[in-house]
Amino acid sequence: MMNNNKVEKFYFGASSSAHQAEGGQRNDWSEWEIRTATGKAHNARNRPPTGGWPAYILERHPNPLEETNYVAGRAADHWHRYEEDFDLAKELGHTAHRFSIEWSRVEPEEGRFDERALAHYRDVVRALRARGMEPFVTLWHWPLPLWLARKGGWESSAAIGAFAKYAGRVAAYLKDDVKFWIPLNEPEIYANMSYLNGTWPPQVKNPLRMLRVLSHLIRAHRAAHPVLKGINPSCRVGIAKNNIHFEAAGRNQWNELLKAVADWWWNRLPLDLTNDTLDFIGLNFYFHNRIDGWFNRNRNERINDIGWELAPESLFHALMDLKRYEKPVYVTENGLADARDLHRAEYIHEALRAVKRAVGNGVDVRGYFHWALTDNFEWADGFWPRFGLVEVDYQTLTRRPRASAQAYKNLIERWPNI
Ligand code: IFM
Repeated sequence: MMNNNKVEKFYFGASSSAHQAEGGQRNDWSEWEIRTATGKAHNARNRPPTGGWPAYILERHPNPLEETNYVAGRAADHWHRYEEDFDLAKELGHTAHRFSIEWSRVEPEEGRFDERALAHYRDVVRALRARGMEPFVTLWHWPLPLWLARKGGWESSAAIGAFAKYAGRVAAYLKDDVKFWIPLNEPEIYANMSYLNGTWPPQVKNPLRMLRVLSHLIRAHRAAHPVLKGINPSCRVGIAKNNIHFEAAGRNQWNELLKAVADWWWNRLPLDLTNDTLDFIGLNFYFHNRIDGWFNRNRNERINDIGWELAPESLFHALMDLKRYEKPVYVTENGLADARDLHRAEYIHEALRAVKRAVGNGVDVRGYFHWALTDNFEWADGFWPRFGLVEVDYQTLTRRPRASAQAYKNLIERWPNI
C-alpha cells in the first residue's frame, strides 16, 4: 500500500521540448530540415499505396506528403504561447511540467550568452511556479548550436566542456527557481539515430563514431553534475533515459541470453556509468520488445499512428528493472501518436495502473509526465504524428484539449484510487 507521504509528493504533468514546441529555432536541426524537406516529401509521395497513410492523417495539415510537414518553423509557437499552454496544463490538473532549454538560443555564438533568452526561460519557470507547477528542466534535448555542430558536435571532446559551461550559465541564472535538472535527454537514442542508423543529423552510419558520441555524452552529463551541485547543492540532478521492456518469449535460453545482453547494453550501461551522479532516474518509456529467436517479434495487437506497439502495461516491467538503483524514479515521458485520440485515455489509465503496481512492489516512483502537453514537431517524421494531450491547429495555432486530457485529469484527481 502507498502511504500518504508518497501520495503527497507524486507529481503529475506533461513534457515538451524546445525544438519541438517553441518555434523559431536556428540550430543544426533547423538547417538540416530545410535541406531535406523536399526529399522527404518526395519519398513520402512515392510510398506504395499499401504503405501509405490513411485518410485521417492525409486530411490534416500539415500532412506527410507536404514539405511543410518536415520543417519545424514556428512549431506550436510555444515560445510566445507558453502562458496559454500552462493555463491549460493547470486546468487539466497538472502539478509539474517538464520542458527543455534550447542551447542555441542561450549561446548562439561560442561564449556569447544571450541574456534575453535566459530571461525568457526565467519567465517560463516563474510562469509554472505561479500556477503551482514544479519545473523539471532539461538542458539538452538534441539540437546543437550551429557553432558547435560545425566543430564536430558531440564527436568532438570540446563539446563536453562547452556543455558544462552552458549548464553552469543557465543554472546560475535559474538557481533560485529550479530544483530538478535533467542535463541530457535520451543520449542513447540520439547516438543511435544520428550516428548508427543515420536517420537524424548529421546522418552518420558508423558504430565507432556512435560509441564516441555516446561516451562524450556520458562524460558531458558527468561534467555538468558538479557544476549544477556547486551552484545549488540541494538541487536534484537526473537523466531522461529511454528504457525498453525486453521480454524473452517462452523458457528459452537463447531468448534469455539476448534479453540479458540487451538489458545490459541498452537499459543499464548508461545508468551504471552515471549512477553516482544521479539523484533520480527519469524514465522515458515507449517500447516493449519481444524476443523470440531475435528482437522485435512483437504481436502488435494494438499499434499507434506511427506503428509502435501500444504496451503501457510494460511500463511496470521497465520500472521494476530500475528498482536495483534504489533511487526516486520519475516517468519523464510516456505517450503515443494518436491523432484521433482513440487509445490515449485507456493508455494513460493502463500506464498509471502500471506505475501504481510498481510503487506497490517497492519502486520509489514519484511522478508521471505524459508526452506531450501539446502536439508538436516529431523530428524526422515532422508534424503529422500527434502526441499531444492538447490538439494544435497548425494553421491558426489554436489549442483544444483532447478528451483524453480530461480523462487524465480525472485519474490525477482519483489517484491512487484508479
Ligand atoms: O518526441 C520524442 C521526444 O523528443 C523524445 N522521446 C520520444 C518522443 C516521441 O518519439
